Amino acid sequence: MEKGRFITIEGIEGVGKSTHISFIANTLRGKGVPVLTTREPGGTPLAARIRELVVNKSEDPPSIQAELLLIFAARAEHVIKVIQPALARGEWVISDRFTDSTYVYQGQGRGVPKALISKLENFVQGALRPDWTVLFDLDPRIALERAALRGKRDRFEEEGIIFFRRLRASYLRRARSFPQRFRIVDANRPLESIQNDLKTILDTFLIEKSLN
Ligand code: Z5A
Repeated sequence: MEKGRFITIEGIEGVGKSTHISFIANTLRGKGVPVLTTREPGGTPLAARIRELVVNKSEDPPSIQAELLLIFAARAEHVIKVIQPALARGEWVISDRFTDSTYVYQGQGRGVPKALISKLENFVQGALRPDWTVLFDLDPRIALERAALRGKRDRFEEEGIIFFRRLRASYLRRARSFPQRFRIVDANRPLESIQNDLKTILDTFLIEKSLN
């Protein structure tokens, strides 16, 4: 059976990742593609428990080192138990965040050396890398306003605007470093206009797939 494809959805909080992931999945399903949606940290019961430790506010927050290892522990569970089996079954996996988030949040945000993230990436994922990544790009001021409207703030949303400006710049640098893999979507537009772009992007994925 032909192996599936792996799509990741990235961007700082509030850019619309959760909003658009079901549109992406439904559009692909409408074209006959079997799709599994998932998210990070998460995707398995153990990874979901780790997610709480990473994301929720706490009186005893993890150190930078522990945060990094918790994220990769959750990712190992997710890759081995969910992502690789689905790809082997021929499904397309769409994950709300993956290792680009680690390069951006732990690397740029927390100052973890890129080389260390790369070692853990190789250890946990082997050769697995996303085929394509959709980056939703938005001014952090607007993104945080949108996130705030939803209510509950997590540990990362406690960080100030400067932190999120650095993260946005880091995402855009990664997109420039991997132009084949990344598609950047301007998220500062009405939903319908963003969805029109997404339809075009998904068509390019289907064309690339048929060529490879
Ligand atoms: N993390 C990490 O540090 N390292 C890692 O390797 C990984 C994760 C994998 C998980 O967050 C946290 O884990 C994350 C980094 C860290 N940090 N935080 N915080 P998450 O992915 O669960 O949560 P998030 O990134 O914060 O997602 P979010 O806040 O749910 O944002 P979103 O999914 O991008 O946005 P949304 O919920 O779809 O939209 C936000 C609101 O805007 C909502 O009310 C929408 O209706 C509205 N919206 C969306 N689009 C529009 C448009 N176009 N116009 C107007 N309003 C809109």
